[in-house]
Amino acid sequence: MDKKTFDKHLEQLFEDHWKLVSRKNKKLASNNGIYHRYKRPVLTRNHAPVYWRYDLDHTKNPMLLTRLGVNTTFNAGAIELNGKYYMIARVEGFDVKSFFAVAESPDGINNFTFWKHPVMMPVTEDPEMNVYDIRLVKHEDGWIYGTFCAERKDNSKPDDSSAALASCGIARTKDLIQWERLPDLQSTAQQQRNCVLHPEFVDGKYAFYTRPQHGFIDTGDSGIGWALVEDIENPVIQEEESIIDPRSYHTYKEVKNGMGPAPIKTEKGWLHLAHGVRNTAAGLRYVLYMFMCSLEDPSNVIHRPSGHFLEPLGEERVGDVSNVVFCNGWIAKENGDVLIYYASSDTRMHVATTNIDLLLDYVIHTPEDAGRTELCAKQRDQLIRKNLSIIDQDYPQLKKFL
Ligand code: M1P
Repeated sequence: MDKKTFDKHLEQLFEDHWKLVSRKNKKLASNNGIYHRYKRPVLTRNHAPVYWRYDLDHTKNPMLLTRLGVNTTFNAGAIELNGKYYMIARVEGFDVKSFFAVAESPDGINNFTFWKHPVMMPVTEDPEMNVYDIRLVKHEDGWIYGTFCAERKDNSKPDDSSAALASCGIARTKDLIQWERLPDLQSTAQQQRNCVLHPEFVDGKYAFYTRPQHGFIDTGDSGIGWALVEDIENPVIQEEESIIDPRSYHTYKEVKNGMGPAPIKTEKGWLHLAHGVRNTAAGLRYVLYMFMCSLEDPSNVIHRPSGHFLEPLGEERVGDVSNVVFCNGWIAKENGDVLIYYASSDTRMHVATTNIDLLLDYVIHTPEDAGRTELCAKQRDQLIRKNLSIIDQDYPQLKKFL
């Protein structure tokens, strides 16, 4: 390509990128009354700046080819700072290594734009092969913590090229730019993923939601765990984690589950968003579900609405790992609005909007899973009978729809 054509193509690439990040999103009608989805994803691989992917040096890349491709932008932590909204996304290159990158938006819904440089996350003495799925929490000690999965090769199985070990990496920052890496969380479990720091001290200690697991993928007979740590600079769980939210047979979390973002504190309790995994003939299916823990004892689950909260729908169902929704970031605004950032199919990020009142109503008043088919059918039939009598008495005009 001659220099003139190269320059023209290059400008077009920048212009297309600019159009993408400048485009406003569109709120969709809610199909459940609890939250609104949006028409377009808020972060895709095409949001990665052109200068992250191409070599712009005409002498080195005269055909203007992609040199370092970006495959996916997903599983983002989220935080509001000084009136701006940030996601720290898991950006995966074509090289299958993830790194963290900050994307900023003026309102939390539109115009998410990556900062010029990715996060340069410091490593420990044992550098990991991969990092991903950061949870951000403003802790009452004054730091912003990021907890994430740090993945290393399992050297006890040198001949198995997919044998890996997952642990909980911990880093802290004040500005999302400079990060101080702390030692990985230590526990008696062989592996850990989906670990989240509770925002407040509990009994004067740091509290972690964990997921102790035997294998890298297979979590064994585990669930969402809970443990206290005395010193965040030497984060050792002394006792065995207690499982506060176990997986359970014939539910959306039959195979495994994991904590989502750090919980939101409300007057009625701590609101939690987590993911549950079920096995199907089409492979694993990941959905999001909610529960509430008590203010007095944040390890005590006090409300468990039946069924899932958000599932992969339409185009969300297809991607690098299909049939997955995953959330590790949400933001509760001072006015009560809540922005839920969820990834679909390990590929791109979306936002759903709701508010604290709606979430509380959903979590507290949705009945619990009745347990088995006969009881679930009865539970639904009771609702139907009640509603039919309400229609009979108060809404005769609706009878024509029955
Ligand atoms: O591929 C789906 C998800 O699988 C893992 O989550 P979990 O350990 O709960 O199964 C993670 O690798 C996550 O990043 C990924 O989205």
